[in-house]
Amino acid sequence: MSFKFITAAEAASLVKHGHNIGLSGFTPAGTAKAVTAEVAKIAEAEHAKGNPFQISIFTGASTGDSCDGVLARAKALRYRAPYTTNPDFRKAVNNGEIAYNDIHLSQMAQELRYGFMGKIDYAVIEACEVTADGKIYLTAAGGIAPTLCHLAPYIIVELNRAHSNRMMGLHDVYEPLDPPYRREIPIYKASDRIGVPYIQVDPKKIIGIVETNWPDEARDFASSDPVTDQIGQNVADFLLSDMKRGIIPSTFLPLQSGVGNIANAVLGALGREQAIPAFEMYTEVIQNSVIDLIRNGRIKFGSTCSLTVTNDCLQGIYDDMDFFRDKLVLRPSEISNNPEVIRRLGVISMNTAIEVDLYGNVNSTHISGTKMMNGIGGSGDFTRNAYISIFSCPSTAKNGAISAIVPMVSHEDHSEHSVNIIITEQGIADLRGKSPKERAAAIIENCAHPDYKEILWDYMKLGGGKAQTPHAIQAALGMHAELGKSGDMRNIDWASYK
Ligand code: 0RQ
Repeated sequence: MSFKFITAAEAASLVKHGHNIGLSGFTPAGTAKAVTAEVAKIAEAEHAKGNPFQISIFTGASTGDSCDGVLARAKALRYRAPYTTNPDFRKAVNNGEIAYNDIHLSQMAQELRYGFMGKIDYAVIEACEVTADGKIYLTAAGGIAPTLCHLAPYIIVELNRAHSNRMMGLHDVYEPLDPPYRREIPIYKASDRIGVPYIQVDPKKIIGIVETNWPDEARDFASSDPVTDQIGQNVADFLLSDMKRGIIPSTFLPLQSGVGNIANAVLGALGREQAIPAFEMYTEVIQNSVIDLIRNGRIKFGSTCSLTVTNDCLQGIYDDMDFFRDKLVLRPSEISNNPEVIRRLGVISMNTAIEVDLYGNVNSTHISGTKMMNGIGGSGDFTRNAYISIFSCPSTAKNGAISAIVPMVSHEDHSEHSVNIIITEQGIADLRGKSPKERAAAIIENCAHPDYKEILWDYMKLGGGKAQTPHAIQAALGMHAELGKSGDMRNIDWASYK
């Protein structure tokens, strides 16, 4: 079958107010870009005429500015799921302008199939190649593209020449059946392949191909600083000591790592720690640091949903594809983040917290309990099912005015029942096998900043200490209230709560 080539503006003109649009990609990597950028222009023109124009966007994870940024600024988003990192989008969400559904990334594809979020009108899929018989070869991410192609009545392919078709073969596309027919997902080691390297669609569903040359919009991260370096070293020290104690097998276990500066610092430290054997990643996002470690042999294999790397780094992978081909696999998010597989492989998860409470409950998403930061991402998929779940963060934020260790988290994403290890630049709190009161002592002594240790011990005294999980309920969010009042949690006066 020969396909119709259309412009991004022609494709965007098919999108109407109220439509649900599904996009390929996971983070800015592999996200379709050209059509949404044109939809934003249509929205602005319709708004100028006084007409309503808002759509819903479903993706694998976050996107780049050409989706969440332009659409948020154009006030063209009614609904969005499941994760974003865009500052303009964040502002709009926290102004109450967008209905944002922040769900575990592993669940996005199946919740679309189950019909929880309505029908999809168009799937817009970025590809490096498409064949006449309907084989779509994805670019830098798996995301929810297989499910979108399966559910959407119409598919628009963005054939992006900024990606090399040397990407062909790196993906392993596999979509599980839905209950009651689902079977085990037969991945027994990080490098197992269980599917095919393309998405097979009925070619008649492809209503247009938009040719683009639009590089991925992944951002580079700020270089590490002494605090993130220390956190990275503490994580490496912790893993090494668990290996020496025989808790982690000497062959090591696959690692998952979140995104950002701390994740980079952790991987940097693990790469330097030669006593830790070369290891594998079973993760959702691979950043530049992982590619460097694959090149120098410290990482043997990377299973991921996306290559969220800078464009230079991506070009380097394309140039050296003969080297990388047997060291990387890209999976749909439903598989990269699958609880069954994570539990089976014994993945060690490493994610970042905004704040942690005295008992090990973790807030990864909300500032002061109400303002969305980014979203839970895959952190819950991995934490709940990990062999060992680690959360790290600096012990303070905003020049010490905020303690990351608080009496009670202002929003909870990961509960004390799933969180094993807390690591700050101050040290390591091992919560495994401990009661709530023992956990509180470990967290205050090992992880809190010295400015806050006494404040937190005084809070514990306020709670009386006799209960299973002691709290002075009237004061539990007192440090957050103090931040709102004076701008500095250190000014808390517990006497006013007695
Ligand atoms: O603010 O940007 O104004 O300086 O939050 O914090 O320390 O720069 O750390 O960039 O790694 O982000 C949890 C948000 C951390 C991220 C979070 C302020 C701080 C700063 C950012 P500024 P840092 P990071 C992978 C898996 C989601 C879940 C996850 C995240 C800004 O890691 O989104 O891990 N995780 N998903 O000053 C007020 C506090 C604060 C605070 C930090 N307690 N109160 N502000 N900040 N702590 C992703 C995927 O699944 C794809």
